[in-house]
Amino acid sequence: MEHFKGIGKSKYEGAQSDNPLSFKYYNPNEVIDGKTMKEHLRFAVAYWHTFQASGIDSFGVGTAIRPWDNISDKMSLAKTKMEANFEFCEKLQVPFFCFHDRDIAPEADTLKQTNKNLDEIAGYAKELMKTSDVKLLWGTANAFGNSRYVHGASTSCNADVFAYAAAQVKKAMETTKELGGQNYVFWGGREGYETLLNTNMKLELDNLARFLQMAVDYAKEIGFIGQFLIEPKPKEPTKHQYDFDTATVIGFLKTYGLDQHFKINIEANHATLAGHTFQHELAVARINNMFGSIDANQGDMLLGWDTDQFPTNIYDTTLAMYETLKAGGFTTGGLNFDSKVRRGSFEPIDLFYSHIAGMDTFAKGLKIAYKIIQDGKIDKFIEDRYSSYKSGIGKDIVEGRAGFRELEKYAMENDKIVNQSGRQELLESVLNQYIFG
Ligand code: XUL
Ligand code: CO
Repeated sequence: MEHFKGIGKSKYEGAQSDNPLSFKYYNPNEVIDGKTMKEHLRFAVAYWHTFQASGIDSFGVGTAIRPWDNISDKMSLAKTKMEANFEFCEKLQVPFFCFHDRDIAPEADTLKQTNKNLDEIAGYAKELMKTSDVKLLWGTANAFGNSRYVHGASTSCNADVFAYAAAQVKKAMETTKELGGQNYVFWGGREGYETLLNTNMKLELDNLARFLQMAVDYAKEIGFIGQFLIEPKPKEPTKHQYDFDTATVIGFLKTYGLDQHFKINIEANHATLAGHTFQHELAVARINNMFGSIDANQGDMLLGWDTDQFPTNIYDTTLAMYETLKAGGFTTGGLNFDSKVRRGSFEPIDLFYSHIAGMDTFAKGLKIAYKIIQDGKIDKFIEDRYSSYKSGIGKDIVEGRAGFRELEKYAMENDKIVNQSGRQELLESVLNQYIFG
């Protein structure tokens, strides 16, 4: 049964097309540097926004009109949405989707029944996969929505909650494996704190590490070979989220000896909430060999929360693809649209327009980023800027031949320092030249 009636398959028609349902820049089969755009970009639909979000906010009810609005039985509704998910991805030529356990199947009164519901819907998804090319990029557990997680999940003060979260993540990992998920994501949810007046931070962090180690052990036990990813976020819902940003997460993983088991899933809006650019977060992951995947969206710089808007800023997508290419491209990761339509964009067709906008902006960003790297002007500028480390005293520093005594002797003889301009504005206009085309 067709759920999005009257909406056909989106195709590449080029930049001059005025068909709003066509791609202007995303040409899935176009080859760039030996890989198709489809292989480079690995787009995914986020189930929680596209099939669960209603447009509700703290001032008003949901506004979204959806084809499944009059289905009241929870399991029938879950099945209908799963069918709609495959139809949606196919119509948009999106090769992947991502979910939380509780997005795809409703929670019941007991954990046992909840798991049964999940098995039934996952089984249905597996059935639908047989006749579809759409795959699972990653799964995760919603260990933050239910009131039991009021004090966190693996960082809760209540050991019963830790146990419940472990059972939930165990099941979510099994479900992800069953559906061929290429990654499993840990997003901190409520793993953080509000005040140290009631918090044992050391125990909470130790427990978070214990929990992740248990997940690593269990993945090995069941033969789940997907990549584990951690998604940093600095605030919301708690004031101090433990997975603040990429650098904090890497430090945490190294402290507990877990770094070889994880990579980072970077979300644009989380980067800006942390006071970083999207590019900064990607670069930190890249230089530490921890680049994994991307939650593609954008925030609103005038608002201080996670607005999860569709990415339409060409500067951001260009620099994100620049970092992605420099990292060697995606392996198991991809571009998951962790983005939701605005409350005012309430019609089903807005779900299509929004994804097309995001896909086109990333496709164009990929092409521009590739050109920047091919031309090599920016790389050359950076290389020249550090040329003092290629010979003489600079070479001695990086090759470990100089200590404070040698450097003092050198500085005594070379104390008339000459610096060169960083040329930021020139480089910004070079970037503009690439973007404007
Ligand atoms: C929350 C967020 C999550 C994760 C998955 O801000 O980004 O949806 O991506 O749990
Ligand atoms: Co996210």
